[in-house]
Amino acid sequence: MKMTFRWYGSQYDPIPLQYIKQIPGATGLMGAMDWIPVGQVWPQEEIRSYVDEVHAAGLEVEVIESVNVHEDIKLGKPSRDEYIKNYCATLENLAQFGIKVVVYNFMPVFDWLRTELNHVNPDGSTCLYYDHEKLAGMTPQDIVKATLDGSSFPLPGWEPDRMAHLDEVMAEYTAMTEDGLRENYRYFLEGIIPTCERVGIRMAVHPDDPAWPLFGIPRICNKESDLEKIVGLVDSAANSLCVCSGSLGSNPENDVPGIFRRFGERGRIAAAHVRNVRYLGDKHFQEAAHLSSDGNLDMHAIMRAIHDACPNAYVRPDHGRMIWGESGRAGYPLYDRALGLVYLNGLYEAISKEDSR
Ligand SMILES: [Mn+2]
Repeated sequence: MKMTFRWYGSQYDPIPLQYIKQIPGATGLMGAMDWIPVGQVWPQEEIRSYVDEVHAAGLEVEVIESVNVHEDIKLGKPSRDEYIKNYCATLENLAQFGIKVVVYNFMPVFDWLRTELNHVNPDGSTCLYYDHEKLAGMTPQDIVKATLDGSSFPLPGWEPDRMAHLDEVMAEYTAMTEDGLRENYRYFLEGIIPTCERVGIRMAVHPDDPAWPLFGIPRICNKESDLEKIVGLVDSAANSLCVCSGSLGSNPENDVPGIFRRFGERGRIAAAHVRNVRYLGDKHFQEAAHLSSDGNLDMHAIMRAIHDACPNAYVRPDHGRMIWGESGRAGYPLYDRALGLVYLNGLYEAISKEDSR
């Protein structure tokens, strides 16, 4: 296991690399370069400068998140071929700088979504929060406004220029079915996987967050049977998963440790986001501290499954709460994620040592 930490780049992330380096057991990053507009080829100079900066801080960067898939690819428009060509060029550029895994998603229109970014807990901490009933009373425009107003940082998946065309994009999906979306997904994978195999990059799809459709638009990556179909679209180790315990775990019917175990044993998990979630009702949850007893997921069982089934996966703690007066990007503070990282490493060390006795 390689334990990593998400970092948005020195211009957009308030957390200095040095602080990440100071977290015991953090060896590298899952990098993000959200400022590059979706669909464009990532310039070599930008990748070089990001990677050089990370290396200079004594950290590795072998995983990049947020190489986003253009909506035209998901919609199957004629322009998709051009965007797929650009995506391949980006993969070639990333490979030149040592990137081995690319985390992405295939969620139409909305990336992750919460009804509150700064939900206040009784102990004064704040966390991300989701209540489907509240969402039912909101239009897509309402949720975009609430989300953008709730953050003083640019949010991946909520780029203002993309959100400005929300009505048009949503209208384009009215006739889309799950099978249709999956066929467009197959076309995308068939277009990029040969490049991945040639340059040594594994694609790792992040599940839908939360794990159900939103505003009547299909979503095809939120349960075990979905993941099974996705790994079957192109049978290659380069077509892999980034299993996110909190995203899949938002639906209590998902057996998260079992998913880690079953896909890990088949060599189809390249990366993992590990965090806890607390159920408050049907499609109603809040994000918890990483500790098992703070939420409803068994973090020991998850780390045990990673240890046994996909020990070579890149892992990172996922969203954290805001604690100790920290202010920063919702879900991506330093303190609580650092606590999560150290806790996950502690579980992993205990599991490894128990086994070697
Ligand atoms: Mn995640």
